[in-house]
Amino acid sequence: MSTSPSIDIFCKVVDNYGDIGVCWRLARQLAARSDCAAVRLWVDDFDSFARIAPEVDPASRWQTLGKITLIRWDATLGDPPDVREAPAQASVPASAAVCLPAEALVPADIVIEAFACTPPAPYLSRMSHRQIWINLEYLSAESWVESCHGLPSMQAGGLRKFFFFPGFTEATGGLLREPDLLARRDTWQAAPHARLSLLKSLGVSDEWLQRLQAGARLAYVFCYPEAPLTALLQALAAAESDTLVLMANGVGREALSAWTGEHAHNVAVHVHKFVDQDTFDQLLWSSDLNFVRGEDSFVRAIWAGRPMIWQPYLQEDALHLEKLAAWLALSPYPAEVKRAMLAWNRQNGPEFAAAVVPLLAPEAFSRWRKEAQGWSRHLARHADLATQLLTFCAKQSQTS
Ligand code: TRH
Repeated sequence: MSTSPSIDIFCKVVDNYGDIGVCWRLARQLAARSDCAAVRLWVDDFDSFARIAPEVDPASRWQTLGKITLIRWDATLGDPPDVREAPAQASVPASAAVCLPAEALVPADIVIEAFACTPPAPYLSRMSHRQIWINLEYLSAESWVESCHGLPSMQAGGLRKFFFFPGFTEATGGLLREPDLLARRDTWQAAPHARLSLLKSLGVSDEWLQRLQAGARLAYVFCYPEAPLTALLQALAAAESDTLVLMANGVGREALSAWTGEHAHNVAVHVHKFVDQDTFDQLLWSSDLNFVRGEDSFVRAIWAGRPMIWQPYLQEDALHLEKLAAWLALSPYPAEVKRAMLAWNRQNGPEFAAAVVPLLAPEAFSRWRKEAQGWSRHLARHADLATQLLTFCAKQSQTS
């Protein structure tokens, strides 16, 4: 493998924004490195993609953004006439709905399939031992992850595919994190004006901007519909301070309409339109308390270094509760925080309110904040996922 490998990332959007959210961050982090050549990101749903990355043209067949080429992975991909009729160079306008050039199917040095999505057959048939093939798995803090990380599995044609598990410990593949992320976060958090102008640009009223300036709390909510949102709003209303709840569009519609009837003067909800990933990070950095979900917003809330409540993606047989318990066991959080997080995920409003109200009191809240800051610093001592992935691939290429 070259010292500056080319990389293909394959992404199928199963549900929501997490699949593409993780792949887009990974693609950008790899492309930003000097030890990486071109990165291609194959995605089957450009509409979801464009919501978190407005520079993506949802009508295009492929599009080049700096070192990254985006390729629409649809049913026609690999259809032989499609490839034969294609132009030799990818020199067509970004938005043209045309066939892919034949060379698109020449595999890169490193082939990453996100979450076991398996690249298309015509691409796979061109792969050989020259490629390092990775299955980037979902994030989990469960202990079995350590023993499975890096294991190969035999594939047709004698190829090997390696399981690459993100994680929270040294024995895993780590977490996505740009090298300068925590420094950028610190600069942002030290500049209150940046946060206020961001909130203003999202339509937050002058009255609430003033209240925030005067010390009101900002809670950011990006949760699944099952979360006991009404209980959260009631708990915030019972707290001493004013709170602005900033909510992603489409989240908690039912709770919001129910809430209007019992409006409390110290709590308001502001719904924001979808923003790009970098702005999303800034929202998490700007908030005093973050409610996040799934995988990518979860990791970004950890890096925000602020108190947070995580809601893992709901799974059958309550497997998400096992995921949550495993992560809580690794975390530095005390029993009260763990109780609040469990109640949030068990959709138990009264239990959640009973657990969270004491945590919102000034002393408990500032303790929670210190724990969150400390944990983000601790986790940032591990090598980030993109670095670990490249190191792993370089090692495998020497031994294969
Ligand atoms: O959208 P999600 O619920 O995605 C989920 C999970 O990843 C889950 O593990 C997976 O199995 C399932 O999809 C299929 O939550 P997540 O992971 O936080 O992804 C949301 C992405 O959307 C994240 O990259 C942040 C981004 N985002 C923005 O860029 N702008 C926004 O305004 C908002 C609200 C989100």
